[in-house]
Amino acid sequence: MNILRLVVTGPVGAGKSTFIRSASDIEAVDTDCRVTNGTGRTKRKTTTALDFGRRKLTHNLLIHLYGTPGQARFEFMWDILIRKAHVYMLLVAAHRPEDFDHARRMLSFMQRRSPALIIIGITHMDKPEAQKPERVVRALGYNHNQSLPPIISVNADDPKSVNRAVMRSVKSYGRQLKASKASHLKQSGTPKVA
Ligand SMILES: Nc1nc2c(ncn2[C@@H]2O[C@H](COP(=O)(O)OP(=O)(O)O)[C@@H](O)[C@H]2O)c(=O)[nH]1
Ligand SMILES: [Mg+2]
Repeated sequence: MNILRLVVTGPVGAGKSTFIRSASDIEAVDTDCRVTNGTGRTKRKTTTALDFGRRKLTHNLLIHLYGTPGQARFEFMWDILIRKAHVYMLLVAAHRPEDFDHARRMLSFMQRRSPALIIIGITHMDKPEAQKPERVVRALGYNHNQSLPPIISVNADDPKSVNRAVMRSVKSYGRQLKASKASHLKQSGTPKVA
C-alpha cells in the first residue's frame, strides 16, 4: 500500500480541522483545546498539536492527512509535520486580510524546511467580504514574474469541494514525481557503449 502524506496548514480559522474531517473516511482525530488567550476571535477551541485523518483513494493508495496548529507558539509541530509531507496545502481565509501576513510567514517557514509541492487553498470565498484570489496570492509574497503554485478555491465545509482539492493535490504530486523521474533519467543519460 502506498501512503501519500498531505499536510494541511494555515492560520487559525482558515478551515484546516474542518477540511480534514470532510476529507477523512475514518473519524478524524483532533487535539482541540479551549482557547485561553485572545487568538480565536470567533472560535472557542483551537488545534494544539495536530489533526489526523485518513482516506483510501484506491486499492493501493492511502492518503494520510495531517493538520498543523495555526498559532506560531506551536511552531515545533509545524516543523515535525512539514518534514514528513509529500504535498502540503496552505489554507488561507479570503475574508481575513489581517491573517495574510501570518500565512505568508507560515509559508516561508514551510518552504525553508521542505522541498515538497505546495498548493494554495483559498477558503471562505463564499463570504461577501472575501478578497480576490489575486490579492491573497500577492499578499503571500508571489509576484507576476514568478511561476505560481497550484491555487484552488476550497470550502472546507463542503465534502465535494474538499474532494476536488484532495484530487488536485494527488494529481499535482503525481505530475511532479513523473517530472523529477524524467529529469533524473535525462541527467544520468543513456550508458555509452565503448
Ligand atoms: N463559510 C465558510 N466557512 C468555512 C469555510 N471553510 C471553513 N469554514 C468554517 O470556518 C470555521 C473554522 O474552521 P476550522 O476547521 O476550525 O479552522 P482551523 O483553525 O484552520 O482548524 C469553521 O466553522 C468551519 O466550518 C468556507 O470556505 N466557507
Ligand atoms: Mg483546527
